[in-house]
Amino acid sequence: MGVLVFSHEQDVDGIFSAAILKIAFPQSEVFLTNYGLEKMTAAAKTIESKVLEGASTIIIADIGVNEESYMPILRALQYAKEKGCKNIWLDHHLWPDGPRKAIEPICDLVLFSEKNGVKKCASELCTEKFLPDNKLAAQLAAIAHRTDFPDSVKFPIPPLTALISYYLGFPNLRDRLHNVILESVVKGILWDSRMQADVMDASKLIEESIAKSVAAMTSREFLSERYPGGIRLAIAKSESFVNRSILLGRIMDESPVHVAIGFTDDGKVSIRRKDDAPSEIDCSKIALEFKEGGGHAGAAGGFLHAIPEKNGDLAAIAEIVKALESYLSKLN
Ligand SMILES: [Mn+2]
Repeated sequence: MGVLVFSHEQDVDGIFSAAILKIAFPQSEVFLTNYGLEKMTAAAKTIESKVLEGASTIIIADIGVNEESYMPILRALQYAKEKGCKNIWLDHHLWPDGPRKAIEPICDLVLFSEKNGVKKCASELCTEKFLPDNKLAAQLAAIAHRTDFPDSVKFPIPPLTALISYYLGFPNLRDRLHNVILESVVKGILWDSRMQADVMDASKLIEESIAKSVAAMTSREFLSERYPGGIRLAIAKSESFVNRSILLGRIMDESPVHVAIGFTDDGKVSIRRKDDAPSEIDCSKIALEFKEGGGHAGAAGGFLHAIPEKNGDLAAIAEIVKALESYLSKLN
């Protein structure tokens, strides 16, 4: 009977998790989705209708939850369990206690958060759980680890990161996440002529967009007794087809900031911390200052209350400055 896979559409770890699950369950149906109430509500609807059609197993990977967005998925998993489905959720984001306790009784939770400096990405959790002896899965997991944790400087990053964001940024290209990337990765093919052709189309657009974002960037410095040297924040607007890790990484490489926050026209926020920032600065905690926020200490995200395309960029910037102020005041 049918296996349903839900994984994170936005990055290499999410797509590779989906690929590893597809290798483990070749007949499975894969849905790529994202964090937040809107996407979780849509995923819940899909679960409910697929359970009616006879789905037997639901596997969710690389998707974090928060207090504001877990209810629809909780109800859908409850319903699935009542209908005899097996539910499994593998994730490596920080889970708040409330959602974890509510979901635990109806779903096998395979959660991992950083312990003694050991980090695992969702692809590693999927491999350990379902394909511990599969060489391709292990290779994909090692690559995903590298892309999820940029501080592991051992291997080069595959160019897929930029391509995933490019496909996601244009509605007419979105199905290439499935048709071009996922289908190739399942076969162990990480780059082909189609991807190269698309990235050649994309790269000028992406470079121009990054240059525009950097030129229009806003900087702020927060002084306090605890940080007499100041905490420096950069805020940059990003177009939706530009990978935020690449944009914010570029900003952190080129300017002496501790925290870089990107936002999009539709109100998504991405938060990154530079390696030399004070170690107690935790992006996943900063994310809690926003709507539906969550993630990791080094990289996190959420949503603005202001919608820049309606309320203007200044409203977005003001909200981000206030959020960091509020976060830092809690540290003091
Ligand atoms: Mn991940």
